[in-house]
Amino acid sequence: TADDLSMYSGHVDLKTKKEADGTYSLEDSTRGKGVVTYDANNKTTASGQTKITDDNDKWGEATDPARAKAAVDAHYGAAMTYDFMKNIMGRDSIDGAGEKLVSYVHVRNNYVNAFWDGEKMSYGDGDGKQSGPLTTLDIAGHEIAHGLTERTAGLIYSGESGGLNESFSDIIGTGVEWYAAQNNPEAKWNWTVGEAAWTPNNGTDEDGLRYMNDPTKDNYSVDNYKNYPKQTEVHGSSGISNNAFYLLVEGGKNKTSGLEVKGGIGMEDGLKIFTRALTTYMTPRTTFAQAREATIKAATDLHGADSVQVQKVKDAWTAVGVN
Ligand code: ASN
Ligand code: ZN
Repeated sequence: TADDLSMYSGHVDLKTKKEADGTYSLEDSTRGKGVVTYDANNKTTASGQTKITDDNDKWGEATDPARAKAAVDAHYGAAMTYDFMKNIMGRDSIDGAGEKLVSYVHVRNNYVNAFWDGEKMSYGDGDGKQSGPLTTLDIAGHEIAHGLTERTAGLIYSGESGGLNESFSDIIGTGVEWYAAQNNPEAKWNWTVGEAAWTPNNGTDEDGLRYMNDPTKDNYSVDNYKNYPKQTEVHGSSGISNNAFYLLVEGGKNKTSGLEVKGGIGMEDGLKIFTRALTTYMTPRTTFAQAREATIKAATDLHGADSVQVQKVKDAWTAVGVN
C-alpha cells in the first residue's frame, strides 16, 4: 500500500527490510539483486553502509527526522527505474543480470548536484535556493541511466557520444517520470528535467535544468545539429537528441529548422525504440548520425521497415538537423 510520503511524488510504496532491533531500513530485496539507499553523512565521497531507518515503516511522517525525507525519494526513484528497465525495456537492472542499485543521499553539504560514479548514485541535498534535494524521479532515472549506458553502449562522455550519453539519461529520466505516473496518480510527468527540485522557493515547477520540448529555453543548450559546433559540452549538445525524442513522441516543430513531425508515436513506443537502440546498436563512439541509424534499426526490429514508427524516427532526426 502507498502509505509512505515522498517529497516529490506524493504517496509511494517503499520496500524495506526489518532490522534485528525492530526498526526498518531502506533495503528492497524484491527487485533484482536489491535496491538499497544509504546515508553518506555529508562526506565528499560516499562510502560505508550507514542505514537510514524508520521505527514503524511509515516513511515521511511529519514526526520523522527531516533527514529521512530525501532518502524516501531516492529509494522510490531507484525502484521505479528498476521497474522501468524491467517492464519497458525487458531488462533486469543496468547490467541485465539484476545488478544491485545502490544510492547515497546527503552527499557533501548544500551540494547542488547528483551523479553516477561507475558503481553507485550520489545525491546532494541542494542549497535550498537553487535547488532542494536532487532526488526527483527524473534526476534519479537520469543518474541510473548513466550506469545503464556504461554497462551497454559505453558512450564516451565527450564530443557527440557525450551529448548522446547525456541525452539518453534525460530521455530515460523523463521515461521513468512518465512510467511512475502511469501507476501513481500523485506523480506528475513533463518534458522539463529536474523541475520539482529546482528553485523550490519560487512557487512553480515551470523552471528546471533542461527543456526537452525546447532545449534552447535554458539559454545554453542547442536544439539542432547545425548549431553543434557552437555547443559541444555534453549537457548542451544533448538538446539535439532530446528534441528529436520529444518530436518523435509528441510531434511538433524544431524551433531552429522549423521542420515539423506531424503527430508523434507516444511515449511507450518512443522509449522502446530509443532504449533498444542504446542497448543493441550504439557503441562508445556513436555519433548523432549513427544514433539516427541505430534508432531506425531498433524501430525496424520492433515495427517493420514500412511502419509509421520508422518514418517518424526519420522525420524527428531530420527536424533536428541529423541526416
Ligand atoms: N549531474 C551531472 C550529470 O549526471 C553530473 C555528471 O555526472 N556530469 O550529468
Ligand atoms: Zn548526466
